[in-house]
Amino acid sequence: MTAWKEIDQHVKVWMNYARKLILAQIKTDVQVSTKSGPNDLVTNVDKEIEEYYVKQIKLFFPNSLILGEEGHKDSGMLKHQGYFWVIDPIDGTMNFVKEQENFASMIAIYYNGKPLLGYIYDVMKDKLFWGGPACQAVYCNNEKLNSPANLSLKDGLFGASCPMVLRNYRGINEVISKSSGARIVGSAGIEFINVMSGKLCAYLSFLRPWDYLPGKILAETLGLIVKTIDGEPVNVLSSTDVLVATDNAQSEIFKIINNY
Ligand code: 2AM
Ligand code: CA
Ligand code: CA
Ligand code: CA
Repeated sequence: MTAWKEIDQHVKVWMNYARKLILAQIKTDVQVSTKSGPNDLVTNVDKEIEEYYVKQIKLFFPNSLILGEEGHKDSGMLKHQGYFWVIDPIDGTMNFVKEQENFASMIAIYYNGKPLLGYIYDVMKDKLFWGGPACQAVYCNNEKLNSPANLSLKDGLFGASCPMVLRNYRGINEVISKSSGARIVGSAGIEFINVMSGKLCAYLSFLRPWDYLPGKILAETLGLIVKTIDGEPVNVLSSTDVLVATDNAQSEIFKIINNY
């Protein structure tokens, strides 16, 4: 197996290049198209970064399998003995287009079916959150993160998803009313960062593998809980409602949801 430090070095070079691509185009050169509906966007920059990551991965780690949000899908995936990469070139594309901040570039790496490393790059703040079982720690740039305080729901802000709030999905409004308040950022990656940094006690959203795998690898390394809304382990390749939370907040949230 390639030493994780060698992989990490490559990934950081690639993510820095992706940041340069974003900064070069964000003000002037973004072509937006819709996917499943008017709020589901993709841009030329999302596609360009995914293609770039795939090309680099295949060049340096040719036996890898890759799953990318914008279309790259190798067959075999988790049964694969070797590296499995999951890419979200820009997480929070709507924010990228409308706010020009609060989006991230993300990569998750598995080896023989086990989590190895996760990366969430807050591009505009130039903060790369990285780490995982390979190094048994999580860093923001070069600074090691401590595990966040075990906040209870009443003492913490709750990271919500807009579609869930609009439908009061599974009693989510009661969860919010028992918290310090709700925040909706619009990027799963940034929300994972906010839970890991102790700004939120929890975040809940319907997510796809590229949305949650990088954050799951990092959050679990810090001792946070990542489960489905039914309290089940998150199956690595499923699209599902994902809760990331402190231990205290998750038990209170499940109590409310189960009584709804
Ligand atoms: P994305 O920007 O990479 O698509 C809020 O929209 C969060 O949910 C973002 O992290 C976004 O990731 C994700 N998301 C997942 N499915 C989505 C969809 N169909 N439309 C918009 N956002 C989606
Ligand atoms: Ca998308
Ligand atoms: Ca995403
Ligand atoms: Ca995306």
